[in-house]
Amino acid sequence: MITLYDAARCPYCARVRIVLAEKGVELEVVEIDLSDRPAWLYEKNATGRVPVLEEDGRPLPESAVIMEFLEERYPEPALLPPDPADRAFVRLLVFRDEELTDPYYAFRRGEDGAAGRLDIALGVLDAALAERPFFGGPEYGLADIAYVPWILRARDMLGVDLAPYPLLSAWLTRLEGRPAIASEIDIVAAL
Ligand SMILES: N[C@@H](CCC(=O)N[C@@H](CS)C(=O)NCC(=O)O)C(=O)O
Repeated sequence: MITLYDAARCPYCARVRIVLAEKGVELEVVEIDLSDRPAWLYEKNATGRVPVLEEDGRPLPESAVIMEFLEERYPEPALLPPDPADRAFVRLLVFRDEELTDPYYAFRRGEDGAAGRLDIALGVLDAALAERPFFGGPEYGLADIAYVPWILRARDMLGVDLAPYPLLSAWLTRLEGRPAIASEIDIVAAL
């Protein structure tokens, strides 16, 4: 059995929830109160952060690493493309996620100039979708899952209007048709 140490509001946890849902993995979920974290969480992840995925008593932190682990443990349905160069491209996008997350958190903190920085980041993602239907290429996969938690939260929690980014809006509409993403939208709505 797999256990996910989770927090509903955490977008990094959302990545893992979405991958698990896409792959239909049965799991036990332990909700962590981030404002009052249990001391034992530090034994599973020295940073005390979630998500942590645990299988057979082996805790694994870091959402990007967990996504890769799940892709290898449960290869179907595939969320990485078959070609190594295409896979590397997806990994590069995930590796550079702070190009979205940094402006997102700056905007959430109300920093000066953050709205402009977030606008630029969303514009870059919108432009990328002019070249391919999904962030990682022709198929939905880990690159989309890596970014969608922040885009959903920007829209549904921070009130960011996505209309100025029509390709990004259309991409999100396509993703919303997937049960794994629809569940995440419900989680965000309940926060
Ligand atoms: N790099 C980590 C980041 C995880 C992270 O920052 N999680 C937040 C919740 S969204 C957390 O646990 N924050 C508690 C803290 O920073 O002390 C990942 O990708 O999993």
